[in-house]
Amino acid sequence: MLSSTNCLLKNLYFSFQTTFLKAFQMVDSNPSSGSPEETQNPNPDGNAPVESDLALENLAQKVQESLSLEKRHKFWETQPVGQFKDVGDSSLPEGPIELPTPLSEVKQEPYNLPDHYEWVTCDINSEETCDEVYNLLAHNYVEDDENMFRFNYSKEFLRWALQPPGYFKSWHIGVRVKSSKKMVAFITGVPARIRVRDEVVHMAEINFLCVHKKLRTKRLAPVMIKEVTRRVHLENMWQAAYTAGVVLPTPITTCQYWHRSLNPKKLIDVGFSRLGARMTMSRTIKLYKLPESTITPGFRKMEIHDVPAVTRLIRNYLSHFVVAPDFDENDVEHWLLPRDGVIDSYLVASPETHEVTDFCSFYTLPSSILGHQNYKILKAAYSFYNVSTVTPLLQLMNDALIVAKHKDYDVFNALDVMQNETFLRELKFGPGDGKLHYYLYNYRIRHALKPSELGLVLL
Ligand code: MYA
Repeated sequence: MLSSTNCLLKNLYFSFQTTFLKAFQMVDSNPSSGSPEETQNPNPDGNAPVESDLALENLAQKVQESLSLEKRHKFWETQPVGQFKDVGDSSLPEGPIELPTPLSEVKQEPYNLPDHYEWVTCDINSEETCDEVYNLLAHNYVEDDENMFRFNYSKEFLRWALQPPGYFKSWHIGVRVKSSKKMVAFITGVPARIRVRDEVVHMAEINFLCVHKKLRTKRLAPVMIKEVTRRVHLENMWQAAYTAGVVLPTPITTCQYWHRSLNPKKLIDVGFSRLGARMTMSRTIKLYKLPESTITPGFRKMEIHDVPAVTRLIRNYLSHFVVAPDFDENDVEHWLLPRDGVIDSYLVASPETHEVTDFCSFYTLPSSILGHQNYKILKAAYSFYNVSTVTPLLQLMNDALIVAKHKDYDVFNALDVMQNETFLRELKFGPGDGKLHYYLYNYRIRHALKPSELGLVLL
């Protein structure tokens, strides 16, 4: 077992936010939670107030109590998001918090930036711009708590993540220094149809918010967020989904990353994980060893002609979750068709009938290893969407691990969303030490969700 894993998340930057997170972890820690005996309801109805509500109410109360006025969320308090003070108030209706305004009333010109900075709409297909974005993120994006690792999204990944069907170039927003043209901040949105219970909502998925390390804590982030909001409004969309490692008002759910060592020696060498008590390196290597080839008959890479069958499979599966994307065939082709070094997808087709019965996928997100002599890059696979109807999910995911090991990934990560809890422990994933919070902008959910009620994975 991993005795400790450094979970590289969209992480903490403020000490007071650390306090929130700790408060949350305290109220959230249930000694029996996640034990192998405990099985999650895979098809939750999402209506009854549950543990996660109580945890969130506790969190909200603690946050309110612990903050002096000046430490409150000066920006987030002004935004149409669930506020901590409203947690537990079931008289508030679910759905949009603010109604759309007429498009003619949406501010037509960009928000003001501090002197010396200018907005730029990024053409991610331009090699030069993509290089600039890549470099900004590679040096300034999310790090783990101990600054040992930093996400290193590849250029091909960024192009994939930012150009789904119907994307808007105007939602790929950079900030440059006027004089030198150096890119110093970035934020993006992409359109998505996300179903919340019975309602399919046209939203923006916001990601890659990044401010250069030298420009931090100058309140540039709120300007970036307001500008992307304005540009989303201009396309007549009024809701958004996003994730962060920091606690903001107010998560719809809080998830945990789990890590499955594929290359335990390297993970231990670079400080990602530690040798367990009473474990030797050779016993650890043996513990995580996987078979040479996949086990399930009919397990193969997804191909373009599989798009209709995979779409049917995935739509049916995602309909069981409270919040999930509403994928059509174009979305499935974009998000799930394999791309080298970006997204891997496999399915099980019955050797007799060729019917597609099961599906699994993972995306590639390496991290830079900061300041290590021998290793520069940690190659990580992240579980994306998985569906099992005939092959047990455990067996399907074991095959996914075998493929990932074959492709030389060091670690396979998965959130405790959807039905993932049913395989994590048994397949020797260990819990990470960070949390990932999910948020909706301008859409209220009455009760916080359990991670297993969430059918959405953001990149
Ligand atoms: S999450 C990934 C975020 N990026 C990183 O963690 C990379 C490394 N860190 C940085 O680059 C900076 O620290 C960032 C903050 C840019 C994060 N989400 O400018 P400031 C609030 C939302 O002085 P800085 C991702 O990409 C903070 O609470 N808000 O701070 C999803 C405070 O507000 P308040 C955040 O450290 C992004 C204010 O910013 C986050 O220099 C979703 C301080 O600003 C965060 N991760 O810069 C964005 N971190 O006083 C929201 C801090 O109120 C989208 N803050 O507490 C909302 C939907 C918009 C579209 C709506 C359409 C309808």
